[in-house]
Amino acid sequence: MPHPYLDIQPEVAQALARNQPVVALESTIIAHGMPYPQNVQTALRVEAEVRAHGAVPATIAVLNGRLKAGLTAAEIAELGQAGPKVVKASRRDLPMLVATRATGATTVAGTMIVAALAGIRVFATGGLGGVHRGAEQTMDISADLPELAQTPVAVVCAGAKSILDLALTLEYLETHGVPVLGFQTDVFPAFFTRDSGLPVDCRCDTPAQLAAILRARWGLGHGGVVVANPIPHALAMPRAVIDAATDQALAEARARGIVGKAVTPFLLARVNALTGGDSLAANIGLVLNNAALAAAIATALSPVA
Ligand code: PSU
Ligand code: MN
Repeated sequence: MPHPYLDIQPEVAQALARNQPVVALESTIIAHGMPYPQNVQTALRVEAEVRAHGAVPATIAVLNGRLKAGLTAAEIAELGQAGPKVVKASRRDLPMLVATRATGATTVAGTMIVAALAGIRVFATGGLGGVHRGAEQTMDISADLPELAQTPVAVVCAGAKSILDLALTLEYLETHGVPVLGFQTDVFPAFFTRDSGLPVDCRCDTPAQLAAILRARWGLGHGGVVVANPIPHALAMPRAVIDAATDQALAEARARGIVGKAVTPFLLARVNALTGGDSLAANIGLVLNNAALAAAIATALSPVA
């Protein structure tokens, strides 16, 4: 039964009907996570990377109040041009967007919700939201984390940025019963760097091993899974460079009193600006790497591929 708020692009619907591999992609990373025009170029390259690895891409957003599983290149370009003017759409934003026929770029949480409605189980992105540093005072915890507890989608990411408190992020995921799987790694990656110093719950060395755990998770009727895929060695950034930019971005956010949903986009933009083109190249490279792994997992899950 199609959902009354949902439009599935014909190519995506056909692949799902045939049990062929499909990979969901988010759109906050396009509108809020990267500058124009690299955001649009990257989004299109990521779709091509999914295809090159044998799956159909479904970039997800809310357009004029419709939940979209699969965008056209023109729709991706519009979101990228509009950038942060578009609503950043997490779980709580969806009813307002639907009711007022507005447009939003979906976060990890928003994308998981739409993917699950469409029947898509594997989703590739860059970095996960998490527990912010100082959350014991601010209570700033990304809605991505409770979404992972309840919605049955695997999120392939390069870990989470060190703008967050990664130890508390993993504690939260443990409390809420979310498995954190490391692809060819024993440690949780920290987005620009490969090693946060914190362990994952389980190391998997092949897409088939990941798929077996996903099948079991969903066979139990449980929710999401984090698949942590470290940035490729050649693109990893020096930790000191990232730490310095992160500390400065956090200090600026505090001084400017940035709160709520503006925190993450502010920090991302400042870290990008302070580290220049290097971090953008690393960001693009790790998203492509995640797209390839997500396509391989979707293929391993697919009974017909
Ligand atoms: N981290 C990144 N890049 C991103 C995001 C996080 O390295 O683009 C985006 C994702 O869309 C994520 C969202 O779901 O930020 C989390 O925002 P918040 O912390 O407000 O939940
Ligand atoms: Mn937040």
